[in-house]
Amino acid sequence: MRKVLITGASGGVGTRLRSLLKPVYPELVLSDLKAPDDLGADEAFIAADLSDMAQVEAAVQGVDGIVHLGGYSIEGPWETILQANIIGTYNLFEAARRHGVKRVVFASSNHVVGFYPRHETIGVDAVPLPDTRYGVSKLFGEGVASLYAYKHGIGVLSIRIGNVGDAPLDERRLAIWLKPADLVALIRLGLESPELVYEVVYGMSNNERAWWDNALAQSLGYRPEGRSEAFAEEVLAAQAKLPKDPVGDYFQGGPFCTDAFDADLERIKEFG
Ligand code: 15L
Repeated sequence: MRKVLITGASGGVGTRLRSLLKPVYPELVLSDLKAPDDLGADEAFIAADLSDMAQVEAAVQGVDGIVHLGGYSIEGPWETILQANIIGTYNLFEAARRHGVKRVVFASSNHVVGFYPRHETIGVDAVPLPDTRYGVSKLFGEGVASLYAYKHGIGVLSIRIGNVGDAPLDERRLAIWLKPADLVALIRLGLESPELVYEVVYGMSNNERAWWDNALAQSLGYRPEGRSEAFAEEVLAAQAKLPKDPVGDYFQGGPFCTDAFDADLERIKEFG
């Protein structure tokens, strides 16, 4: 695995991964709508709009593996999600097939299962309960990923990423925090595990307050080094000053669940 393409390379997660993956994959190729402002002279960049198949094909040509972070990374209008995440992800996998790419790591999201309550621990086999159009698009992406794995033999790892950052930002993120170095470890498992056909894992560090069972990632060899509990005191003190959110504080997806929510919360708590 020498030549690896990162889509969405100019975004928040992509920016962190550029420097962390460069020493691992010597021929890293970056792609996004626009080049990162700080693109180095030693970095290869190719502009591509994911909704344009010809541009996606030009970006994937000749690469061994792809880390697909590209698309719209939060809730957005349907047309935006449709173009960037639905059509974009389909184009990415179809272009990978046409050009013989061996491996793809798909950046899925915790928002595929956002409507599970926080008191429930779920594995990757839980019935998806997406919390947004964005979450639905990531579920679609997991579907396309498994289709191309089983039907066309591309090895794929879908990572339901929690929240990537130097530290967990709030109480919810104490459960789902993902240290960038741990994301790199998961990506390497996706690109390099010899026996991988298709798997889904949760993208979280070693978090004591986790509400996901990540046994499958462990069985692939994942040993996260980040521990969110080290930040808990500070995070919980800050959280105590924030206004309460009956919907977002109940569900795993947090504010993504609150957005446009007009169902009967009590009924869901009782029967959901
Ligand atoms: C995501 O899927 C988003 O891409 C990211 O921006 C965060 O909002 C994250 O989820 C989260 O749940 O914190």
